Amino acid sequence: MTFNTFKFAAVAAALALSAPAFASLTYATGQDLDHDGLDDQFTVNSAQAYLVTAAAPGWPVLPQPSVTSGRYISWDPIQSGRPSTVFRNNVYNYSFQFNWAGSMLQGNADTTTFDFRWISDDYLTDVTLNGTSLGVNNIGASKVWRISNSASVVGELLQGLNTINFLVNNTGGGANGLAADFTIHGNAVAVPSSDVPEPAPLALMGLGLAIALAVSRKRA
Ligand SMILES: [Ca+2]
Ligand SMILES: [Ca+2]
Repeated sequence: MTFNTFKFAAVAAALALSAPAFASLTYATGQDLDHDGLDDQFTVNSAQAYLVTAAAPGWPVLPQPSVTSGRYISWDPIQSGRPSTVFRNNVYNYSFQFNWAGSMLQGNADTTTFDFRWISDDYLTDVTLNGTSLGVNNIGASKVWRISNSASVVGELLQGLNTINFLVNNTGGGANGLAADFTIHGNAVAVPSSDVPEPAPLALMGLGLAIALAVSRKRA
């Protein structure tokens, strides 16, 4: 693809995102379409998240569609054989970013709902949206790998890039991991966390499209 055709595709895609599509975004941890052993979207403490290849004792085998379609991710792919004396009370920040195109499903601009299902080691202490708590946790669960879910959680979104953080406290030390799936209801689009787009005014986007079309016609 030449630079100009790439530019045209990018501009066309950006314009398409501005149309009301009312499509929900669902993501499950452990997606690895490029087979590099790293989650394609999540980071952990600002580093890319590994798919866990060696789970700790007691962790349910995943994925289980009735529990979560996510797979375990963590800061290290090996989460077995680690003593509980290490990494105790370390908080791991599992982060996911997505673009919001601005649908209004509930009648209020930028208000939408989220559905979460997850398993964590140890406790999920909070889920935040752009730094604001969504009140989702499983603090005090009888088992650290307890199956948890929370539906119809209301959140206020920003136009453009948004960040969801899953905060997992490794209260018992040793292994740490998160497996989750979640749905963002509305016109949301996932973007790679390493490819944060700059917001573009509509006029500039239109100008870019006009230039791309002109170049395309000239070469035709
Ligand atoms: Ca990957
Ligand atoms: Ca642990």
